[in-house]
Amino acid sequence: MADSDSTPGDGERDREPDIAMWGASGSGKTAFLAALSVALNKARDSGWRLIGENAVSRTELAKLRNTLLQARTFPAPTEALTHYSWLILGPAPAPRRRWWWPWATRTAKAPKVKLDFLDLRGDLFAEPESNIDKKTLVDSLVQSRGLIYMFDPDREARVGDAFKHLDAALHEVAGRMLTGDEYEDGKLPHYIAVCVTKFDDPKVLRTAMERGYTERDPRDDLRIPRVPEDRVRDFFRLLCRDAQDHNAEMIVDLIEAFFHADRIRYFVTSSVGVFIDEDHGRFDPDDFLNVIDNAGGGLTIRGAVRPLNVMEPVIWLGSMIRPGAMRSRRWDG
Ligand SMILES: Nc1nc2c(ncn2[C@@H]2O[C@H](COP(=O)(O)OP(=O)(O)OP(=O)(O)O)[C@@H](O)[C@H]2O)c(=O)[nH]1
Ligand SMILES: [Mg+2]
Repeated sequence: MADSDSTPGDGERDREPDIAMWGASGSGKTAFLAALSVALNKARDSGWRLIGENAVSRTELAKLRNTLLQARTFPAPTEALTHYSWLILGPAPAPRRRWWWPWATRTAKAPKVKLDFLDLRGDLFAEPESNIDKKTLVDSLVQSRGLIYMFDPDREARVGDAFKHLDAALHEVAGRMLTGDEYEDGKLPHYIAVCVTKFDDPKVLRTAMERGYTERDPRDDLRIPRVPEDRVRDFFRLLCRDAQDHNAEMIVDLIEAFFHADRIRYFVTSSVGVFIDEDHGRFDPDDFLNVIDNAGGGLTIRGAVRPLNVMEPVIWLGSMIRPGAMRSRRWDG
């Protein structure tokens, strides 16, 4: 996805990102970005929209969305560092009248959150030596105030390198931020959304269901199982315990050692969501696979794309790092 926005040294890259994202290779970062625009589009009734701030970002946004919705597959693995400048625009509150001047109305401002995402290939921290992309990633983690950390339970069960990546990244960031006097409490200042990705994957969803971590929301017509907010951290811990690498168990401790407890939030996400048979009309525990192998050796998204918990972490981060911008609506995810 190389483009003029992503070439080293251009002006875009010098801007501070509000939200930076990282996670191991193949953990679902680019798919998450693609799903973000679908998710916000689906939530159109709520009035929230995602728009590209410049022509390149708009083109990339459309490209990512079309990959999921038209090509019905996943974006290709990221090769070149790509910079997306997006804006989330919320609904403008109703015009207000001032009691002392009732004949004039004051137009209230629509909430607006700037999302500057750097999308990089996830294997950067697998490489011991420093390189320009790795430096750019660490710079973006240092400069942003909202972080999205992607944890792929399936990869962790097979490859088991999340701890190594996280540990390496956090130590680099801490080395840059915590050695001076600015953050005397010894914690990083960021808000962090820890996202367990690919919840739709049977290995993940079945684990959640079988171990009693899910419940159905009676207000959800599709009855899709969800992990309630207060159990997500425990579910994340469980996935870490089940991982290939025994160090993974320490991931939660590592995160909690580096960030303030009240600035960490765990989410269980899926970029494509589960398959729902239109005739059946609700979640079927025996038939929810939404990603299937195609004849060409790739993957096809079988049914509708219904992202789960994709806009929630972003809106949460937006409301935490720019509280004023989100004042007109409460978004707790
Ligand atoms: N079932 C399922 N699979 C997913 C989901 N998101 C991503 N995947 C799978 O994971 C693969 C990698 O996803 P990407 O979004 O490219 O991951 P990435 O973190 O951007 O990877 P790099 O760019 O290589 O670092 C995809 O090609 C899909 O096969 C999801 O929500 N559900
Ligand atoms: Mg990618």
